[in-house]
Amino acid sequence: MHLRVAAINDLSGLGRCSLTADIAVLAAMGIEACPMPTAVLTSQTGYPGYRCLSFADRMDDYTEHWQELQVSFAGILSGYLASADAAEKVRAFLERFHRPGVLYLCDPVLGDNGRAYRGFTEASIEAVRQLAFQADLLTPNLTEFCILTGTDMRPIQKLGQTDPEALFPILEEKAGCFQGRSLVITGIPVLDKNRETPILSNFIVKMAGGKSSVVSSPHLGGSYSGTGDLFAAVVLGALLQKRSLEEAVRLAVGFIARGIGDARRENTPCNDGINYEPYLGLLAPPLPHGSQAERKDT
Ligand code: PXL
Repeated sequence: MHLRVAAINDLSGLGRCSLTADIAVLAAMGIEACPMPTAVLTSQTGYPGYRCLSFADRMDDYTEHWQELQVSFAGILSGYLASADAAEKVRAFLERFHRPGVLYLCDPVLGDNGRAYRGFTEASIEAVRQLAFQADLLTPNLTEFCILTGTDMRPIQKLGQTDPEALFPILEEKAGCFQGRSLVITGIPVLDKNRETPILSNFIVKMAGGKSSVVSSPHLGGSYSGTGDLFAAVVLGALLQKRSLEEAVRLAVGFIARGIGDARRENTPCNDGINYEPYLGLLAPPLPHGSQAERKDT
């Protein structure tokens, strides 16, 4: 079945992130991505000297035109928003397109490694927080989760090294403000159960009901651009293909681990993002029955 997603994100020339990642991943999964740019940048903001053109003033055009055309979406994905204004435009878009049965994934792109990204203000953070309350699913990294919930990140990080099992109930309690939503808190650095090997945990919390769970990935090192965007796009695509949230997270983690492995072997700078392109084929759904490619007589 043809599926269509509204991908609301920035277009960065360098960094293999945002719309570049959304479109590549969703297309590889057999899903149409309809991009609504929030900003156009020469590169993601981790590079020195980037230029950013806000697209917030044009976002209503998309909402209005798509409504005139009576388009509908199976899923909505929002990511990087350069201003409170852009977040307000997403809110207006959701009012018209986030209907029952439409899955809205909010990736609250705000920061990493304990710090907010350049350019974020209290007002823009608050605007993203308001969007998060409307989402069906949120995919914050640990830094973003702490920013959204007003949590001091240092004791959380320390607990991950000393008593990881005690950490998850605390995160679950902090997630309580997101009643009715599911969250995947990504990239939580913890030690394995022998307290020896560092791993990254992705903590799945279902505030709408259901048991929380953890999907772990190897801690390969490096904080690469765009991994959060790739993660969100794979998870949304897999959910629209009716996979469980756990399966969706495992698919995303496996795909990203390959891209990181490749980037590390080639010494790719973290700002350039991971070498995911050769692995997009891993995301391909089975060909539909009766499709051209399946027929032997043509
Ligand atoms: O990948 C997150 C992201 C998206 N878009 C822009 C960014 C970043 C992270 O730095 O700067 C423009």
